[in-house]
Amino acid sequence: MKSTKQTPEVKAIAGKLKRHFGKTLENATREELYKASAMCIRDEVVDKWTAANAAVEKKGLKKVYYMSAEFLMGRAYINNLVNLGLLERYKTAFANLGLDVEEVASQERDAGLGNGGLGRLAACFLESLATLDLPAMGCGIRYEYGLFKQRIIDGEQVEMEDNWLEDGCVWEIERPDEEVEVHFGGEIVETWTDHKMKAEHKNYYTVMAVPYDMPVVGYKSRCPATLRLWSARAKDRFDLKSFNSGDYMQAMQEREAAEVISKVLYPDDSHEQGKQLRLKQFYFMTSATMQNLVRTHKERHGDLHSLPNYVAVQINDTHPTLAMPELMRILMDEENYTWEEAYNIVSRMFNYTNHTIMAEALECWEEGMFKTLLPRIYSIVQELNQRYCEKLNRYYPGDMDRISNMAIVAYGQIRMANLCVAVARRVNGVSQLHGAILKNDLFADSYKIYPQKYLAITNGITHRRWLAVANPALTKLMTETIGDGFIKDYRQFDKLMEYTEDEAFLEKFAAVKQQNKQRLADYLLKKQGIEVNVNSIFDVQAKRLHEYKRQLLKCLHILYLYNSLQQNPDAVTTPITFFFAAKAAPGYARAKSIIRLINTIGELVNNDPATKGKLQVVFIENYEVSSAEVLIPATDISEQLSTAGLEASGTGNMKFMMNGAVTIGTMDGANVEIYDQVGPENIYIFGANVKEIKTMQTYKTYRPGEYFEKNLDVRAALDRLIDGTLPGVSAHRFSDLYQSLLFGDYDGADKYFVLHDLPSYIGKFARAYKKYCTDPKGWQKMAAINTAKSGVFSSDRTITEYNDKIWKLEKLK
Ligand code: HBZ
Repeated sequence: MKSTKQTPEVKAIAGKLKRHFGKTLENATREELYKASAMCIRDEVVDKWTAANAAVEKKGLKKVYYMSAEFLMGRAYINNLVNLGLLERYKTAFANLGLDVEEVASQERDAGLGNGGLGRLAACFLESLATLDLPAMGCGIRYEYGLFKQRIIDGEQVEMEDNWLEDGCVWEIERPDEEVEVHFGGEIVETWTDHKMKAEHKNYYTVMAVPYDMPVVGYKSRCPATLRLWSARAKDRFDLKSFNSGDYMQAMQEREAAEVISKVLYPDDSHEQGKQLRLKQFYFMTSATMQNLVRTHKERHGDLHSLPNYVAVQINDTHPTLAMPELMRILMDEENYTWEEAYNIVSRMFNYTNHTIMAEALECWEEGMFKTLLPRIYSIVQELNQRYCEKLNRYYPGDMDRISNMAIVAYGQIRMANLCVAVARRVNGVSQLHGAILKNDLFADSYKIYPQKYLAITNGITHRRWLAVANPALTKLMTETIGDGFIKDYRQFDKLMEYTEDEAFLEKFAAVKQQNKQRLADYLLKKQGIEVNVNSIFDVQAKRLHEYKRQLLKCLHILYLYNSLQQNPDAVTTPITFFFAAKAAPGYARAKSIIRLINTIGELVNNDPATKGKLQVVFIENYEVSSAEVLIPATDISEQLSTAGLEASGTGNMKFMMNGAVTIGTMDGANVEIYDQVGPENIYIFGANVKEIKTMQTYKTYRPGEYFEKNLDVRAALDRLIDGTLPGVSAHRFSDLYQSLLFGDYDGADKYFVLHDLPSYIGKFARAYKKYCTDPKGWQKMAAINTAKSGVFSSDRTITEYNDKIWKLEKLK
């Protein structure tokens, strides 16, 4: 370590090292330096945070509670520095110590408390809320283990635990004084006095919920948001009585049973698992949040009738749905409100965001299990259902099919989405297309009754993290070109449009991309020992592994190119590197097979003399927020291949666009809006649109076999799956995937229309490839237009819309 220049930051870090670790700048480890400096940053954050919380309380400002089972936060260190305007000072401080601030920051573990888009959206929203000075609290579960770490061993996904709290988390603060009891099981005893029913819950068991708060700082703003995560704890952590009587195991078991609730995040993206533990998790977090909210409101305002004036709740998909009956329970059973009073409050406070229309992801609970675990909530849900069905019967008299489709409880199932739609004040989709599908399809019957409930608010991403933090080189170039106003004000991205014909600017833009490709190459060499050619095209498909996202389509395309190169060595001139990054739900066998297939194709094309050096397939292990931050800025082509109508929005598509990648995609989710922004000449659209897919579904006209018969390229690519030419696997290894493409699961056709869209994809990719190879200037212009037009996909725009249309919060001034 160099001799140190004592900047104030260096002094502060040295102070923390001494007090917390008994170390000096000279003998501290990397990790201690990370922790000590993070503590210094935390002090700055906490000053701001406590001042803001006091001001919000004093002014009596309305607050949004953003409830979500997932918050995919990633790392906080650099983000906090950027948002506090302290990055340069810490860079200097560490430079004085002979260190790189990025290197120190990389000691932090990702907070991976989410699966994918839904969880990352929640994280982006908190940052935008803070930047816009809108009072907000994110509420969720403090999972001890986040989403599994993925390793690839012999081409297969292997899951490892993510013990992210192992070394402690600098950013969180435990709040034991705000712990609450959550009750499960037991039975309800009803007594009647003066025509009023009183429900008493008896013989329940208790789990304690302890909140941990994490401040989320905004960019140059006053009002950090709070992320409040609940941790489960046994009521008597150590039951001395049972210990003394020798029943130590019993005491330990009870403790385990309680604490298992916040043990682990379900690694489950769009594939519902009707697990009891999952239901416990959701009730645990909603009950704790509602009790806390009521307690806070009573302390400040006394009367709970005014709750909706001070609180708006947003439910991130159906996982937190039980917050609604839980608040009804508290108001009726603990505060003596009538049903009507309680319902009136609840139905004005809650709003629901839907994130998927996939049938298997629409949450249902088996009635018997629900009743046993949550008897009082069950009776409230029954009553909600009965009243709702009576209402429905007035709109659709005697139409029992329709009514049972819309009912909250039917066929022995309790359906969360129907409960949300019945009770919430607003229901929103996450892109314009998705919003329309909710109105016209999924919730069409409800929409006819309550058209004013429904709206569409297109998702967004925080451009602080996804540009300023992830892509410092492009941020610098943009700042030099249009000033730094765009970091606070997304509308200023558009100023870049003026430069998209400017050769000098485009050259610099290209140089930034090259630098980011080199950064990714270095990262991969270090992490996975893989060498990539930075002079190849970087083509990236990074997202959860799911059949509807169609990683298989991309696989077939690579096999097509491989086949072409066998015949014609000139079919590929500029080399292409295909990057995949994806985790598969551990129980989703077909998704795991697709990972194996990707790696097998990699083995084939990376080693065959006919393709080596021209095509390379790279599987990036353990895709998470911090690897996305390196991958996305290095991307030339963004692959957004979902079957039209199935990707609610997508947010990766926005991140790639903002970082100057050109999209090849279907007219699905927010791709449609990217198309609207950049125009047809700056995006490659392929495949069937929603209407065409619908027609094929309605008339059952899709016959994958025809593509196989008539299109020799399609057939040759598909045949590779089963003809025994794939290395390292038996000829049967992928026959299930082969079957799924040709015959699907039912109706005799693949419900994701892969073969239908493949020829169109092959054609569009060839056009993109030709453009990249023959008109590099033209390509750079397209890329720059993508960045310039991406401002509207900032989550600042999204949050402004939620606030104007739903929450109506006042900013902290
Ligand atoms: O939410 C995603 C959508 O697939 C994506 O299109 C959208 O951009 C994003 C943010 O709105 N959905 C998810 O990430 N996850 C789920 O939808 C989900 C559903 C049920 C579960 C777990 C996750 O049990």
